[in-house]
Amino acid sequence: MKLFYSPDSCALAIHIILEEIGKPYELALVNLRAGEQFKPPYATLNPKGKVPALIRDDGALLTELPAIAWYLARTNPALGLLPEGAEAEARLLELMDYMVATVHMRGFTRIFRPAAFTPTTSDEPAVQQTGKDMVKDGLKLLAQVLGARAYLLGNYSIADTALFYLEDWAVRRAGLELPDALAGHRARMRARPAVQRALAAEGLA
Ligand SMILES: N[C@@H](CCC(=O)N[C@@H](CS)C(=O)NCC(=O)O)C(=O)O
Repeated sequence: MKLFYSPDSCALAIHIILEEIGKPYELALVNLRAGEQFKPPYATLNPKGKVPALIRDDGALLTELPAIAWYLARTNPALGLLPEGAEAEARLLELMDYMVATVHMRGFTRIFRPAAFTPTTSDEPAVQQTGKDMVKDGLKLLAQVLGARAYLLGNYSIADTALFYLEDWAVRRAGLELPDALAGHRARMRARPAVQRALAAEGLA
């Protein structure tokens, strides 16, 4: 398998899952700052122009973080990275979609790339503030879901790898304070050997 990633991007969630699985895989760097996502060869392979993307063992390309995470967990059932049963699995997908499509794409993207949301430069600080408010609301809601549990759904699952990149971005890149429950979750995640290996490989340790 080959993971297309960029350091400190949301592809970190998939990188962690691959490290948890522990089977050999390749990493392929896509330099987002240099715009490599929009140029061949990557843009030919993945015209969506985003990471993560995974070339599977059967040679097929899979995109979209929740789909890749679900596929890896589902094809490596011994690790128990998916909860059992339709209700629990639906709740996991509900959380994954909220974290990626709402907190990341609507919230953090406003903070990191305000120019994508307004043609007027002087409006950008207001766009960023809206993004911060969205992220704070999202983190508050996720802290309530986590409650006093160690991991989002009780047992460790792919949802925790998505929560982790959001927590990490909030602290390191957006200067936001995490609710206590999420600060504890981030520390638990950082203590996992697979997370440490992925962070080290991305120069984030
Ligand atoms: N919905 C996508 C989100 C992927 C995404 O936004 N990736 C960002 C990096 S965190 C990206 O590749 N951005 C490139 C760009 O916007 O030009 C997914 O679930 O995979």
